[in-house]
Amino acid sequence: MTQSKIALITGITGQDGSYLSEFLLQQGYEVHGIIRRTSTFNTDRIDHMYEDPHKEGVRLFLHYGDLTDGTTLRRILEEVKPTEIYNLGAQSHVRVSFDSPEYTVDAVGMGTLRLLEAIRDYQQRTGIEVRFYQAGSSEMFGLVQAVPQSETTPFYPRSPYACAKVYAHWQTVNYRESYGLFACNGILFNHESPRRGETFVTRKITRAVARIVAGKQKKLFMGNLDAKRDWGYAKDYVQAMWLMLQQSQPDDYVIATGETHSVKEFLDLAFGYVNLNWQDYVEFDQRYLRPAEVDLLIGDPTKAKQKLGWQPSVTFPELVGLMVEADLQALGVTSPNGNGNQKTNDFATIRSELGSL
Ligand code: NDP
Ligand code: GDR
Repeated sequence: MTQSKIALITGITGQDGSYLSEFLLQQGYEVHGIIRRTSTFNTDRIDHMYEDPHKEGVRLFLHYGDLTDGTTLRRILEEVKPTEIYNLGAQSHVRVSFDSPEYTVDAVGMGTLRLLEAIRDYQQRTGIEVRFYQAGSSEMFGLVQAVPQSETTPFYPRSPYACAKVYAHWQTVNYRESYGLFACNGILFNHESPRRGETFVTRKITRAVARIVAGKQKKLFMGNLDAKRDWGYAKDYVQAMWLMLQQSQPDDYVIATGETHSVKEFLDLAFGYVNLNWQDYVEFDQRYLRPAEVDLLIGDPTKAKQKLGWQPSVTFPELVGLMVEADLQALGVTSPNGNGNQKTNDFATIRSELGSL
């Protein structure tokens, strides 16, 4: 990889943005990220990579901006002159998108359009190709039309978030076909990690397990436990984003494990990891229900496997184990599972993954 590769990432402070930055820096890229001004620091996930920009050889740079602010996006594009743009920025919580639909659609839908327009103008004026990755979502499949879901399965979005992602998906296709942009949609199924936001179901559970073991929490209030998701490991998934932009032709790809599990199964493994029964701790609270639910997601990653050579490296029990383990470690609690649990049968993998978080 040559030093001249320059990546611009929206959403760099998020789960995926942080793993993608690490990966691109390892590949020799200069990495620029767009961050939002906040009243307290929210750069925890990238602090370990960040260095004083005055130092020589620094390759990670941050810029203030927002997907709702097209002028700034254009200015950053002119300044950074990226060769690749990864559009990961989003109000990404499905339940919250029902509370804040206009903002969600502005950031997710219009934000993508603003970026695409900025790239179109920049590319036409300079003749420099900018490759574009759009963070699409399995939520676009929504109400089940067919399983497993592939690149040809029709969309049926069930939330303001998902509707906005469908809009962004088709604009990305449209700019590829209308203006010849090298623009790719990744249709990524749920992917998790110890860096997952605390209000998404997996991290909410693993964090609660650790807090219960540490004596800091007694109950866990949750919504629909029958929902099924295809859960993978975020670190694997950011590599797929990069692979899409390294192909000779732009295209759209489903990224998934091909397995589905219910929230109950996740609870089983997470509480089982510390030898507890989730039924003793979990209570229902309707505030965690959505006005419309997505019941079943299971992806077919065949195209990504064949064309990108991509495949997931972490199994479902390993994923649950490494997330619980990380939350236990964060609280300074020793795992009651030192010799490996029957249900999370590869403790060595969990340990080695934690070493590289
Ligand atoms: P996170 O919620 O962890 O991160 C979202 C990022 O977007 C944060 O950096 C956030 O900044 C930033 N952001 C939010 N609003 C704006 C805005 N208006 N302008 C600019 N940046 C903004 O998401 P993930 O890392 O999990 O997901 C990355 C992307 O992939 C998202 O687009 C998400 O919708 C999509 N996706 C995620 C999947 C998953 O399972 N994780 C699956 C499929 C798609 P701040 O830190 O300031 O809030
Ligand atoms: P999702 O993730 O909506 O799939 O979107 P989330 O973890 O929020 O929900 C998964 C499923 O769990 C059910 N659930 C609960 N969810 C939350 N958050 N809190 C609860 O207490 C709870 N109880 C049950 C939900 O109803 C749902 O069925 C994620 C996000 O990362 C999106 O940005 C991304 O596009 C999709 O994954 C793919």
